[in-house]
Amino acid sequence: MGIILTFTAFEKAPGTDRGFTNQPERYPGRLRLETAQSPHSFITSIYALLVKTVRYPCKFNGWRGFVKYMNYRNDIRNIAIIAHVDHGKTTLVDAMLKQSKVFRDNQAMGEQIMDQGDLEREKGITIMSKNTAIVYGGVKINIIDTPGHADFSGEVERVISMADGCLLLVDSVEGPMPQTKFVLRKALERGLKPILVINKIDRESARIAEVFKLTQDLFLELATSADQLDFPVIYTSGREGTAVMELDTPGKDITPLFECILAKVPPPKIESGPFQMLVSNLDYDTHKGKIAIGRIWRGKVTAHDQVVSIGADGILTSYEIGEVFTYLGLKRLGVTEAEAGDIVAVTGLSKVNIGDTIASPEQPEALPRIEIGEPTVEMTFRVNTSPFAGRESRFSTTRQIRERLYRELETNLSLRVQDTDSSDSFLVKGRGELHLAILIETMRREGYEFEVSKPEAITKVIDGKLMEPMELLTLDVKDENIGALTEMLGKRQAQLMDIRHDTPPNVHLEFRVPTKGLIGFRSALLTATKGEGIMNTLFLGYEAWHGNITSSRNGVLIASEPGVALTYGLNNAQERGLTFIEPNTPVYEGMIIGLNPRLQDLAINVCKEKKKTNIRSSTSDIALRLTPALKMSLEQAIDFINKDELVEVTPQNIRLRKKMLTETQRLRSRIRTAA
Ligand SMILES: Nc1nc2c(ncn2[C@@H]2O[C@H](COP(=O)(O)OP(=O)(O)OP(=O)(O)O)[C@@H](O)[C@H]2O)c(=O)[nH]1
Ligand SMILES: [Mg+2]
Repeated sequence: MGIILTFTAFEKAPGTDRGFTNQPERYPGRLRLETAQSPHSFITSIYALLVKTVRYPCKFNGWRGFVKYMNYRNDIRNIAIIAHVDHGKTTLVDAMLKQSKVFRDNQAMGEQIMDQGDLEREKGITIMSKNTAIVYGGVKINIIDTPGHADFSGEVERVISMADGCLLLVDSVEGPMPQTKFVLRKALERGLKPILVINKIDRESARIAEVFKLTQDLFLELATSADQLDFPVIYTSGREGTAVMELDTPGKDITPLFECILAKVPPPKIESGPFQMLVSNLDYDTHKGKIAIGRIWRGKVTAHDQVVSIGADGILTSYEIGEVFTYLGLKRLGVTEAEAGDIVAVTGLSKVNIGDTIASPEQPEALPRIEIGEPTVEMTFRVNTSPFAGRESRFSTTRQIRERLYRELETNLSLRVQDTDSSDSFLVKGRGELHLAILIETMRREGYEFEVSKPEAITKVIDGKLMEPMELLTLDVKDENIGALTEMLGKRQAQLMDIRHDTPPNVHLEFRVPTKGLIGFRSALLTATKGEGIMNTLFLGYEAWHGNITSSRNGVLIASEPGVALTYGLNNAQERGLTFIEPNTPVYEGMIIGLNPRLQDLAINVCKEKKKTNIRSSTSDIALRLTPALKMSLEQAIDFINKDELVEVTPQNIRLRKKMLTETQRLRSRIRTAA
């Protein structure tokens, strides 16, 4: 039997602003001994501890976890924060970081501190899960912030394996939503100890008792053991930085949440023996190279240790560990040694992948690999073949695009890339349209140009039968929209499952719908509800193919001549429909420049100049008449195109085009299809 003594008497480590260390020699604030194998060595340990305290004087704050069996580490808690999108995970982490004083008082903090990616900040959502840690009462709490959007649920699946407990956040107004169910199921399957956090209690229309009841029902449905039903509940406002255990007590700070985590989340179980960790995440640093992040399950790791990595194929590769880091606040902290139970980042393993085990060569045993749900949507990425190809990017060749896509697989676990019969195009499969759109946007910002096709649902043949993915679609809309939406969804093979009237005029609708019916639906919903409708989806599984859906989109306006679009030409186009481009935009033949109110496509010469004889006293009257172009975001563009169209993506522009650029080619192809 081993014993851990944790002496958490602590003031401030000299020369630092942080309150935690596992290097007692450097920062004597926290002392820890774990050598007691017998009563005799136990007494020796206490003696050694006292000697250290005298050598490194610090204010005595009391003992915590004074004696513990060695197979738990009471100085650490590992938690994942999980919830439906926008229920306030990242904001709650802000509050925990701010109140744990890992920042200096004068340090700028901002909001959603963990959402550091450019796209995350722009879109206001978390895309990648991230690690951070705080210290409370001498215990380090490793926190994993996860994304709530269903398209990034692969991220949640892969990182929750690092945690022993989870905070399940539920918005006090919205209540449990589809993704709440998905992440809770994953967490309970993994055996994580849940804490229910009813968040945003400051909201005016909070319906806390009802939300609690609904979440309790969800636990009843999903729990894998009886003790999972005995979960603590805490009420928080991440934005105001308060938490209370009882609703009638006024909120002061976030301390009750810290206390609850310490009391309810089990400390990590550890095993002594040769080093073993599971890689759950990867990062890159220009100087340090690849950084493997994961939890140590057994033993300890020191800089320059000899280790092996065990790959998916069971092949062992030898490495020397470079540096070892643990987390504190937003920083990684170089440490000389880290032990089982902690979450660490190590460098020096140039070829390691997510899911691999890093272990001591003495006992190279693989931990179970992380299993992640299959992708449901696919699209083709191909080399840009438009007449403007190669003008606006740094990377445009097949080799460059291929290399970039395959590199993405190392960190984007729910993504798949496949070569196709054509050497310049690749089939890319993801969890949803947004998942793929984020990859496209990231590549575009890195300087790549390419073309993408319309996303399609991934079908499978099981026992000789064609199967397709199905999803549960939930809509929160006004009752005046019900008719139009039900009709629209009917054409997309959706089946109405449930309808609930919330506070009038709000209604909540649930449909079962094939994934293929959801492609392009988001923009249709926003148009139908004037931007107010909210949709969410949850993958249900595969079902027998329901048949084809015919596109309900109107035809497009196509540039018939190459050149530069002029006001006069665009004015002509606007007499026919909506336009997507401003005057002075370079166009090529076959480029889509607008939407036709009819079903057919229509080619128009937007470069046409006004005849000299027809000149008016001022040209500005025409300019004034031009309605502003309808500018589509990348997601809208992907959502918009049909099967015979492409989105051309470059660092500077997003253009829409027909696959066949000339009228003759398109006509020939129509005749061929008809035949
Ligand atoms: N009223 C209120 N609003 C909050 C609270 N916490 C967060 N919000 C708001 O809710 C929105 C979403 O907050 P985030 O913290 O980004 O939510 P998230 O769960 O991390 O979102 P994803 O990571 O994209 O799933 C933001 O506009 C926040 O300002 C709260 O306690 N009260
Ligand atoms: Mg977030």
